[in-house]
Amino acid sequence: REIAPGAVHVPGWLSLEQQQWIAARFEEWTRGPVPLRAAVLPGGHPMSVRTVCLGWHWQPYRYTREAFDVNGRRVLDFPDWMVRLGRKALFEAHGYAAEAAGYTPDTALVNFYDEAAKMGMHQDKDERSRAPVVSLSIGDSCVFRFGNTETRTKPYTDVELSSGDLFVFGGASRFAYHGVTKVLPGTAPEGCGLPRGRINITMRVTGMS
Ligand code: MD3
Ligand code: FE
Repeated sequence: REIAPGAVHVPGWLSLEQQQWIAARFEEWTRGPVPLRAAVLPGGHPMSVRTVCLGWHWQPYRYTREAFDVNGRRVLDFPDWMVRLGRKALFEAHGYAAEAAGYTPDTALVNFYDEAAKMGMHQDKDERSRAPVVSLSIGDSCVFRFGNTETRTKPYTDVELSSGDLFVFGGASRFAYHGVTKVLPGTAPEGCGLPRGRINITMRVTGMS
């Protein structure tokens, strides 16, 4: 379903087995060199979402190999299986084989939401590339707010994102404002591997070297 030009929602894209397998990898990432952490915004407020990164570490508003705002250690490598999954996701959402084959995401921001976490309306502009963002959700559903490229306010569309859903943001949608207004506790399906809370993985191309 195309929500806006370049913004495609594919509900139930991951099987329960895939969700469970990825949730198990998430547990490993959180026990890796850099633990889950709430990024602190420039105004001094920590985000309610906690994040672990692969490939490149994101902090507002830059990418580095080492997590200087956590413990200074280098983040885990971006896994090859995730590059392949990102290409498959892009092909199945947009349908252009050449675009998908040339897609090599090099960072993943893996966000964990407890039942009270939210993400305010923002644009993702820290990447030096216009390549699409591939998003995968596991666990509790949430209300995702997809806005416009001009303002963080109306018009916007609220979409429920559930466990196993794929969302691709490319083209004109790549720089749209978006956020998560609430998590819907108790909605994670049996067998998804995350009984409570929500994980969202966003794969991106940093354009860094
Ligand atoms: C639209 N994450 O990590 S995923 C983020 O559910 C982020 O954790 C949300 O926004 C989450 O930056 C939303 C959907 C998403 C991700 C990246 C986008 C939508 C996007 C980039 C550009 C436009
Ligand atoms: Fe975002």
